[in-house]
Amino acid sequence: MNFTDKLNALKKEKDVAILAHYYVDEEIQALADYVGDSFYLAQKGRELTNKRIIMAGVYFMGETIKTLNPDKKVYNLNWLADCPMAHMANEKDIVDMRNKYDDLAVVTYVNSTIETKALSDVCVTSSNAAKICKKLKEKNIFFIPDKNLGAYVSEELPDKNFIFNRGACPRHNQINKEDILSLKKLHPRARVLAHPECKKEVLDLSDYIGSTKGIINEASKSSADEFIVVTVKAIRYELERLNPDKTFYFLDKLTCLNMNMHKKEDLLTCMDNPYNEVKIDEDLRQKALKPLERMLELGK
Ligand code: CIZ
Ligand code: SF4
Repeated sequence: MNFTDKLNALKKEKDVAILAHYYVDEEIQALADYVGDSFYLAQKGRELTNKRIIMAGVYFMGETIKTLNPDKKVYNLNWLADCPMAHMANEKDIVDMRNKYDDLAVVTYVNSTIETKALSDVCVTSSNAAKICKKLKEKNIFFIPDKNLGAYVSEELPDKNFIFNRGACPRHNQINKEDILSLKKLHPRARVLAHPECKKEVLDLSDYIGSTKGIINEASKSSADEFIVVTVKAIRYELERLNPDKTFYFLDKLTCLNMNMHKKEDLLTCMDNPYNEVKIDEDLRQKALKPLERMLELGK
């Protein structure tokens, strides 16, 4: 049996669906049943009737799917693939901030630990953060952990008082305006599409700012045929699949070391390694479920 036949047999035997993020290797995206951003994958996880789900992404994504689907077995393709930014929000900071402000909403980017989510009022992703913050009645918003995404959202909502912490994606945050200017010099006709995890100096040079899904939609509907894409390079697979006649340029250094840890061979064995199965304490799960469900509701 070749690899694909083995995988199909295993999927049938174990009743498993494979979910992959746009940032994983293209070989894995091609083998997945559903590919998308973390918001889409969280919604998809809820609709699926399969007994088991394999998540090819970073740790918090498997954890989110398990939180929303306690009756399914959820496996991270590689449990060591984690998002460093998820650990940049501090539970003590949340408690201190709640003591400081009466009228406060703690808004937590899904790139966070389940412990942080459990202390939050609502979760957001880059595709729904502005929409959700706008709907909150509180004036003060403690936006964690991504200060770049938070600053971007705050510009759209001048009536709110945003408070940030120190977190940022180490990959997007390393990109400087000079990186963009030199690519623009090489490709002067290209439109610049950037992810809001980038710094303001990068966003200020961009023609469009949005989540991975937003970038894909924008490139697909645009009449332009050349784009400089400022997010993790692996998104190239979906951009080129949907737009074979358009040209995309990337920054070579914009890879995600954690998303790159997955190997397609692990699809056959990940369910045998007990560390890959996501297990969550029920009390903690209940607490984290509330802000996640509120996100699904307000993000509609
Ligand atoms: O929410 C996600 O999936 C991430 C990490 C990025 C994006 O913009 O989709
Ligand atoms: Fe985390 Fe950045 Fe990798 Fe996204 S690209 S998973 S935010 S380290």
